[in-house]
Amino acid sequence: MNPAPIPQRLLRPAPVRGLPADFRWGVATSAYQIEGAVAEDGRTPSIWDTFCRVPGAVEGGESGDAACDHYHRMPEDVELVAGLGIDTYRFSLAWPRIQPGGRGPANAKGLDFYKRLVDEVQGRGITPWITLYHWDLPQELEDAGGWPARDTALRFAEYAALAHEALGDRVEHWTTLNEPWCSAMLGYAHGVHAPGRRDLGDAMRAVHHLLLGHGLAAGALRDAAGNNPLELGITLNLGTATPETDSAADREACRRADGMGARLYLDPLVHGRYPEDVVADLAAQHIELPVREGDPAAIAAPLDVLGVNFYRGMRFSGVTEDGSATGADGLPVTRVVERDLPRTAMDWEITPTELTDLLVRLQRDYALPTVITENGAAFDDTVAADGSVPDADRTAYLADHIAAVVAARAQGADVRGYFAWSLLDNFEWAYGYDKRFGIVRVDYDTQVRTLKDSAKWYRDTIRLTRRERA
Ligand code: IFM
Repeated sequence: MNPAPIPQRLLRPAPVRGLPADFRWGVATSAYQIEGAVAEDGRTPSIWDTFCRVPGAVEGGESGDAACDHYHRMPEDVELVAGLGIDTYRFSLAWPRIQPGGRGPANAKGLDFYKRLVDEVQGRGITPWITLYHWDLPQELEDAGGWPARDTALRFAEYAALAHEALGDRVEHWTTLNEPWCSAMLGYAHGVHAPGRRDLGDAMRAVHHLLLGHGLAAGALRDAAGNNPLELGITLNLGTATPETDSAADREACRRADGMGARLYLDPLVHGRYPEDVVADLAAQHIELPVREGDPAAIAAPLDVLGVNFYRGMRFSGVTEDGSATGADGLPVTRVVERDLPRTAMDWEITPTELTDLLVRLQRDYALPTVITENGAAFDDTVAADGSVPDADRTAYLADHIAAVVAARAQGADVRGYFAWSLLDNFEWAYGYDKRFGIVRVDYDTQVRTLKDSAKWYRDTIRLTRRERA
């Protein structure tokens, strides 16, 4: 459909009202998507280095080999972050840089890069927020079984301890995993992300070991932090599931979608048990989660904050287009129903009010402080003759979603921050470099960075919000 005209009020920076003075404003990135330098200073290959070499796996045969060359341009990039006036910078550590091969001692050169990054960030008065795992599993650990194997969870806790030993004296905010749903489902069930397996049983074993890895890492981080301040969290990609009609079949489809997408993660993390209905659905497919005694308690380690990555909500039907309740695979139908809504370049519907619904629901069912650790959109940007990037669509997207956060807070959701995804255009996984999520444009031929209009809007919005409070 044609995009709706964007109301001018969304494009003019204005103070955001209704947020507390300590509300965090940030931007987020991840290691493999921006760093490049994949074979430097002792880094070993991750599953993404391998996957990118599989013919047809990534659009255009692209890879993160060079990405945004952030490894060599880090101070310049931190300067950009500082220029935005944000207070928090969320980035991830590359496991194969810090612990090559996923076992054994830390790699001093790899750690050194992140120590310098933390220095640069803190030197500019910005709070670093570390994500330990944003999908770059050391290839050797995949060769030994990957996330479907229990040992990977133990290795992850060991890596977390190494990272904290080096950076924990200065970094307070630690996220264990980014979007375990993507690691498990896209990587092991659908095969469209590394390592490219297609087996739902493997994916469910991966879910359990990712969550166990989170829990064991959480324990290791708490032990390592001792009396030093630590704010510990995990980031999930979450949406909403709305039934197409009020029929029992459509409501069941939403139950299944929400079960596999949200409750399968949130219930064990917060309530210490997997949801019975999801366990039963899996059992009907002869799949069992490999839970051992003690695992539920480890997974339910106390969380200080829940990171929420939100991009869109979805509508579901429980019947096929020709009305059958059973699909070709013999399973009950869970069908996404496309709506007549504006979309991003990912073809994702734009659904800001569903972010409000999600945050209110999270408050009701899980009662944790939340931070939006990612929100943003890819659009087909154009560069104007004067070199500027007039991305009004992205600006409107950000404005609408920030307004959705304000609305959720007004309904009682304890949302404490908002981080735009992403600082830079970057390697968008299986889409390669074609999809641009940055508020800063990257010219991949020259590596020149240009603030898009959305970055200027975000900067001015934050500045005006702070000024009004002062
Ligand atoms: O680019 C990704 C990011 O790595 C994880 N969350 C979703 C983003 C957009 O697809």
